[in-house]
Amino acid sequence: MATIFSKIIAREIPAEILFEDEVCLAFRDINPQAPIHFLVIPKKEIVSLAELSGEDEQIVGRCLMVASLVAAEQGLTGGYRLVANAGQDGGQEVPHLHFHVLGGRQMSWPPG
Ligand code: DGP
Repeated sequence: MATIFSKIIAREIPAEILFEDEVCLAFRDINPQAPIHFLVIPKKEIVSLAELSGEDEQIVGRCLMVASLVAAEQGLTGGYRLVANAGQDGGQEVPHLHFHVLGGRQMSWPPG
């Protein structure tokens, strides 16, 4: 399913891109919830973690590796929060799999 994130991948709308390879894209969230808040998405149009197929295992693994690499590049030496909202109960708004990376402040628990 094509979403706004497909347009970011295609450079049809602007985003502050932090990392790109053949599998993933990382860019800053338009509505940051922490001093550092970026998203890592697969280029493949996967709806959510609830919609994975077997062939997506390496893609998801690469996205998590990219989240770690970009977090380090962004200087998040004190730690960070990784969030993947899935589906309606998970609060997912954009139906293209994405991992939020939030850092630069103390995170609280439980999330809302
Ligand atoms: P979620 O609720 O997990 O589906 O979060 C979607 C996130 O995507 C939300 O934090 C805002 C972000 N977002 C939505 N549209 C855009 C956009 O056009 N550009 C950027 N950079 N981020 C967006």
